[in-house]
Amino acid sequence: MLAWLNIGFCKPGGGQLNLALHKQSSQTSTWSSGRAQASSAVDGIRTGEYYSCDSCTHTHAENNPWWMVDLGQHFLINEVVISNRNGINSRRLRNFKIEISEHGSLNGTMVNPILCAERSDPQPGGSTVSYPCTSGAVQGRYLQIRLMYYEILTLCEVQVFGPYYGMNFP
Ligand SMILES: [Ca+2]
Repeated sequence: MLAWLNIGFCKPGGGQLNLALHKQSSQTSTWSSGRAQASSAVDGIRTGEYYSCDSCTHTHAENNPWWMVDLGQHFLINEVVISNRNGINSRRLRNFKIEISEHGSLNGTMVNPILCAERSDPQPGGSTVSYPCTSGAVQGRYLQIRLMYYEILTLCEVQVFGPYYGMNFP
């Protein structure tokens, strides 16, 4: 199911249980020390207002930049929802993969990853888009979003959902 909407306020959104909220996150690089931290994508604020809300990540321009979250334990995951920044730079979010692993990563490369979803076309600016895992629910603890080209990766929010919300699988 593809759904998107515009969020224009610097405040958290509600809804079903988001497995990624406030979980430990990392990224290949951070544009500036005071802003654009990896945690900005899991702070519960979905707005695409990069400058006024300080709630979006931002790497340097580099080859295949990635952002990653550790959900803390294993979950079944069947949907990832990404909020993109608004404005002309929203086009940077294209040609990317969402992968899930039970084992984490080695120097940024996911270990035995399973593909959840991928997109090649630029995602709408300021949008919040649902990416269902194309082959059904995937079990894992680590989720990575990676651009497959040289660019800056910016994510304003990443929400992760499973078919059994809050139920963990040891
Ligand atoms: Ca955010």
